[in-house]
Amino acid sequence: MSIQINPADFTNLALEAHDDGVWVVTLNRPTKRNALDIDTIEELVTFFSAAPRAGVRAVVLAGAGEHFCAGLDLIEHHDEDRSPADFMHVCLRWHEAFNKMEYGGVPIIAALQGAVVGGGLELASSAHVRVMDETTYFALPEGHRGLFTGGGATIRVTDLVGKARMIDMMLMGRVYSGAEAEEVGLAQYRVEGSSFDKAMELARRAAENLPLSNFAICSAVSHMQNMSAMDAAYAEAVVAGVVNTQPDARARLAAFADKSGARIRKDG
Ligand code: 1HE
Repeated sequence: MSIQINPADFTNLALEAHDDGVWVVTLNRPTKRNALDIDTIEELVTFFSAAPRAGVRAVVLAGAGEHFCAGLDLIEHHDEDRSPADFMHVCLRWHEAFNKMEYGGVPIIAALQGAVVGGGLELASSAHVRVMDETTYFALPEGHRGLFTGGGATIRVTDLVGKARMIDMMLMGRVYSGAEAEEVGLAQYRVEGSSFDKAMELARRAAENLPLSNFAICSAVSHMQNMSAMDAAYAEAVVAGVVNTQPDARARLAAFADKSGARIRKDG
């Protein structure tokens, strides 16, 4: 059932596969600050639809240049002069891409620098882990531009920062950076050096987990958030039934039993 991903088929994304199954997916329109045009969204749909069946064990999602992503391609949107139905369909393609990311079962670590704004924040919030550096800043400028979020921010950014902060970000164009951004939940890691290097380290660590465990972590948790507590508990039991009896886990359990397996210590 394995399928191939051919980096040569992609234009707006630069793809790089590493031996340990980590793939680096880079938004590659730095002269446009990696703004998301429709072609980029289609490439995200293609890559993240294939990744779970192509042996991809973890992804680092990065942006070329000084900014991670400037959000919706405002020039394309202006030039296309879209109808409401046209733009609804654009948004549905964004959701297709971002849902493939969040629910696909492959860990995605976003390496963030510079602007992570508008749709760029919607993209970043579809990753499972966000790493920021000292240049990273987050904002939702839609309100100021006469727009509204259409790529899932009302759900995912609200999940990260809470409803009150989300509304404040949209109304006031409030910009979060530094320790404050980390504290409100926009990133799980903040580094002084390169967010990319830290994201690679984290992706490599995640790629050492068994793929079925990662599939459950990076799919089931999100699905369960959409369920009632009763249904989520039931689904959790079913997923654990499958994951926790996987044959590949036996060696790891045996290593714990014979005391060769790593112990969990306070300092990691
Ligand atoms: C763009 C875009 C874009 C830059 N669409 N082309 N997003 C925004 O409101 C963010 C808009 N962008 C900016 O505020 C700034 O560009 C940045 C802070 C990201 C970067 O500033 P800077 O000084 O480095 O670059 P620049 O000079 O503003 O732009 C460089 C080029 O990138 C320029 O193109 P050029 O051909 O004139 O050189 C810009 O036009 C281009 N560029 N950002 C198109 N966003 C599903 S709904 C989602 C709703 C949204 O995402 S709203 C968008 C929010």
